[in-house]
Amino acid sequence: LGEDFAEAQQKKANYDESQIAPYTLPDLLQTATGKHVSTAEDWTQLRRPEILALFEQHVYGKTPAPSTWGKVDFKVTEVKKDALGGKATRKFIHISLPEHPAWKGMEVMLYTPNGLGKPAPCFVGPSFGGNHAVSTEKDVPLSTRWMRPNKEKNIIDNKATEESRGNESSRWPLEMIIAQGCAVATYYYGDIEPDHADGWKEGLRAALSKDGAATEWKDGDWGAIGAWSWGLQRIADYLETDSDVNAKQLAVIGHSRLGKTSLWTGAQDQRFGVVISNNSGEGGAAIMRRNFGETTAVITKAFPHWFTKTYTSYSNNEASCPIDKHMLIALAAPRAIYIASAVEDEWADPKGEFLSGLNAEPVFALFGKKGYGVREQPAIDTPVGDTIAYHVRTGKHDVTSYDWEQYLKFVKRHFEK
Ligand code: GTR
Repeated sequence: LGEDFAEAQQKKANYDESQIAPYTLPDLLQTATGKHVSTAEDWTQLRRPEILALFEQHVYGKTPAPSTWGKVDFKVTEVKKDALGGKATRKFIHISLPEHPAWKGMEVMLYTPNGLGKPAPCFVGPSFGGNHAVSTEKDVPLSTRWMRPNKEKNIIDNKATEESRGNESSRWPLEMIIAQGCAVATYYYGDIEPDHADGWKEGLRAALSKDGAATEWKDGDWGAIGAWSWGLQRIADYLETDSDVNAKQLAVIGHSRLGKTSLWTGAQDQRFGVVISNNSGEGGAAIMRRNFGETTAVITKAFPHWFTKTYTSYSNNEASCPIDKHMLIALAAPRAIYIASAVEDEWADPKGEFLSGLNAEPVFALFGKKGYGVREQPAIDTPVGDTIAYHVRTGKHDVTSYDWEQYLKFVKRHFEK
C-alpha cells in the first residue's frame, strides 16, 4: 500500500506505554535442541547460526549464495584528488555482475581523507537520494535511476533533477567526517532496485533469478532490504582492494528503512566491525512485540517487498514469531553496535529500540564486552554505552550532525583500541 498508507497509520497508532500488552522475548541463549549457551564458543558455533537462519526464514529472506551472482566487476571510473577543497580524494566505482547484465550495476562514491598517512576507517551506507544528493559538489553525476516521487526534494516524474543536488547532504556531513580522518563510501539504494512493490522486477533480484521476473518471490526468498544489504557487502568487497581504506575498520550505517538494512548487513557480514542503526524502528531495532508506533501489521501492508513473504504472517501475531529484535542486535556481537533514536520519532518506538540493545547484553557478556551500563532509557542527548551504545536525541526522524558526532567518537573508540 506504500508510503501514504504508512503515513496515515501514524496518526492512528498507539503511543501509550500502558496499552502495551505484556510479552515474553524469545530466549537468546537457548539452542533449538534446548541447550543453554554459556560460552562465546557455543554462541558462535551453535546459537549464532541458528538465529541468523531464523532471520533469513522469517524476516529478511536468504541472500543467494555467491555462485548465484558469480564474478563481481569493479571499475574505478574517476579519481579526483582535490575534492572538498583539497581535503579529500573522491572516487567513483562502478560495480557490476558481468554474468547478469540485466542488472545495471551500482555507482559507488568514495571520499577518503588526504594526507592521513595511513588507510582510513570507512563508513559504508546507502543513500535515499543518490550520490549527487549526498554531496554538494556540482560535478557529481546526477543519478538517472527511478526515484520515489518527492516535489519538495525536486524529484520530478520519478527522476532526479539539477535542483535535487545536495538534498541529502545534511545527513552526510562529509567535511566533518573527513576532518576526523574517516572515509565514506555510499551508493543510491535504487541502484539495486526501485523501492516499491514491483521494483524487484527491474532490479538485482529479478536479474539473479532463473526466470527473471516471471516467478513471484516465495517464503524465505530475500526481500528488498536483503538486496540493498547485498549492495553494501559488495562495497566491502571493493574496499578490500582499495589501499586508501582500512578494510579492517568498516562501519555500516543507515537511517530508517536503510537503518534496517544496516542492521541486517552487520548481522550477515562480519567484516563490518561497527554497526550503526539510525532511527531504524519497526523491522529494524525496535522490539516487534511492543505495540507502540509502527507495527508488524502496518509495515508489512505498506512495504511487503522489504521483507521475505513469511514476515507478513506475524501481523497481529508477533508472539508466534521465533525472533525478536534483541536477537538481531546480538548478531553483531562481539563487534560494536550503536542504536540511535530521536525523541519526536515515536513512530519508530525509541524505547523499543533501546530495549533491543539492553536485551542483547547477555551475548556481548559472553565475550567480556559491556553494553549500555544503564537499565533505563537515558535522558535526551545523553549517549550511554560501551560495545553496545545508545542515544535518544532532541528532534525528529532524521540524521543530524549530533548523531554523526557520536558515531565518529564511537568508531574511533572501537577502532583505535
Ligand atoms: C516509513 C516507515 C518506516 C521507515 C520510514 C523511512 O514510512 O513506516 O518503517 O522505514 O518510512 O524509511 O523513512
